[in-house]
Amino acid sequence: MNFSLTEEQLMIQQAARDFAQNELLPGVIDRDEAQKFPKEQVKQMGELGFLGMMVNEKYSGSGLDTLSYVLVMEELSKVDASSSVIVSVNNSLVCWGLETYGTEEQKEKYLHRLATGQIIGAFCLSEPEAGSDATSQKTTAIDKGDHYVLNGTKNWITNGGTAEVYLVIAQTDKEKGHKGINALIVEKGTPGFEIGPKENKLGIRGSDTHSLMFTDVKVPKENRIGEDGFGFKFAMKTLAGGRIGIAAQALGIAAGAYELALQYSKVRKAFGTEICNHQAIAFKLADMHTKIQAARHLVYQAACDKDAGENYDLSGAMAKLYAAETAMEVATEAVQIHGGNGFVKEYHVERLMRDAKITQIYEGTSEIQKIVISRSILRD
Ligand code: COS
Repeated sequence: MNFSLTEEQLMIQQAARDFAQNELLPGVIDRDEAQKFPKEQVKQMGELGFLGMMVNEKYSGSGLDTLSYVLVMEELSKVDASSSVIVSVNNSLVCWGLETYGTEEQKEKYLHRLATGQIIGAFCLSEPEAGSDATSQKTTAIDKGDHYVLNGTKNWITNGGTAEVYLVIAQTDKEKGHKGINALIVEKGTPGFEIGPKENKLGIRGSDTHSLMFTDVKVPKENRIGEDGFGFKFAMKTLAGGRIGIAAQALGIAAGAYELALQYSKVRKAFGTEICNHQAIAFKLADMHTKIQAARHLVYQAACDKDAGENYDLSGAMAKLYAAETAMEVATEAVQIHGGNGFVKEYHVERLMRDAKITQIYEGTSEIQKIVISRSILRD
C-alpha cells in the first residue's frame, strides 16, 4: 500500500481545500439553517471540474482517478457535507453509471452537461418500502413495445428537485424478481412525473431531498440502461462505487470536526491551562486522530482498488462502514470538547455532528455494509 500522492493529486486536493474555505465556508451556517441549496457553489464546482471528475475528457469530464475524487470529497466535506453529497451523487451514481453502462447515444446526450454541472442528476432506488431491501421494488416499468410505462413513488432522493436527469430503478417483470428490474433515464418535465415537497432534515440540510411520483410516465425504450433486466445489477454496481464517495464524505466530516476541536482545545482555557493540556481532552484527540487515519487508509485503499481494476465491493463497504462510524463518533467528541460552545451553530461542530448521521444511513446503512462484508469474507 502506497498512498503517496502525485503532484497532480496534491494540486487537486489544494484546489478543493481552497474552494471549501473561500466559497463553501461563508454562508454554510445560513444555508443549513434555511435549507438553501448551494446553487452558485454547484455552478462553480462544475466549472472546476468537480462534478464529472472521473468522466472521460471525450464527454467533457476531468478524466481523473477515483483517488483524486476521494481527495476532493474529503476536503469539501470538512466544511460543507450538503455540497459534497451533490458532488458524490452526480459523480459516482449518475455519471459513472451512465458512462460505464450507457449507450453511446445516452452518453452523448447527457454526460457532457452532467460532467460540467450544466445540469445535475439523481439516482432513484429507495422507496417507502424498499430502502435496505432494494430488490422489493414496487415502482413498475411495464414494457409497451417501444416504451415503458412507469408508475410508483421514490423516496429520499438527493438532488430530487434540482436534477434534470433521473436514473430510476423499477420492476418490469415481477416473476423474475431482481432479474426483472430495469434502470431508466427519466427527464424532468416528462408528463406524469411529479416532484414532492422538500424533506425537512436533521443534517445535510442544504441538499435537496424529495419524494418523486410517477403516474403513467412514458419512457422511451432507448432510455433503458443496459440489457433488459440489468437494473438491479446496475444499482448494485453503481452503489458499490457510490459507497467510496460517501466513505470519503464521512472521512471529511470527521477530519473537519477534529481540526476544529484541536484548534479550540489549544485556545480554550479551564482550570488555569489550555484544555488540550488536560489528559481527558488530549486522550480524546488521540483517539479521534487515530480513527481518522485508519478511516483514511480504508477509503484510499478502496479508491486504489477501483483505479487498479480490482473488485472494490468489500473494500468500499469496509471503508464506508468504518468512516461513517468514525464520523459520528469524532463529530460527537468534537462537540463534547467544545462544551457549551459546541452546542451552538457558530462553532460549526454541531452541524458536522448532524451531517455525520446520514453517512451511517444512505447508500447502504452500516448494517447493510456488514451484510456485504460478512457475505464476502464467508464466501472467500
Ligand atoms: N455487484 C454486482 N451484483 C451484485 C452486487 C454487486 N455489488 N451485489 C449484489 N449483486 C447481485 C447478486 O449477485 C444477485 O444476482 P444473482 O442472483 O444473479 O447472483 C443479485 O444482485 C441479488 O443479490 P442478493 O441475493 O445478495 O440480494 P439481497 O436481497 O440479499 O440484497 C443487499 C443484497 C442487501 C446487499 C442489497 O439489497 C443492498 O445493497 N441493499 C442496500 C441498498 C442501498 O444501498 N439502499 C440505499 C439506497 S441509495 S441512498
